[in-house]
Amino acid sequence: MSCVFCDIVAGRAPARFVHQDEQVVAFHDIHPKAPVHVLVVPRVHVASLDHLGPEHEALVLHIIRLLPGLARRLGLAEGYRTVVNTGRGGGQIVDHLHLHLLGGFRHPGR
Ligand code: DGP
Repeated sequence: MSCVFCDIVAGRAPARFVHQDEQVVAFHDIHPKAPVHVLVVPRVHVASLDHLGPEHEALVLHIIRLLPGLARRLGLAEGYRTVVNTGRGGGQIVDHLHLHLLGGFRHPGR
């Protein structure tokens, strides 16, 4: 079955990468919902949070621990939002686990 994020991971589809390592890639979302909107995507195809197993524990920790440095490099020194949509009821459109990293929001009164 075809998967757009597997295509990006494999270099078969283009993306604006902001990070790549042996376990994950991160690239700008094609439909940004914030001034900075990046997706952190494991190289391995896992459909969603519901499909994680014990073999993915190191991967999950890797993704979480990547975030502070990645956010800093993206200029999000004031903070950031992380979102993982799971299943159609949770708003998940792409069935390849990904974490949304959003930031750069302007707040009223600033
Ligand atoms: P979700 O609803 O959590 O499944 O979010 C999927 C996100 O993926 C959505 O914000 C749009 C983004 N997206 C979908 N297709 C592509 C693509 O081909 N390239 C990029 N960069 N982003 C994509």
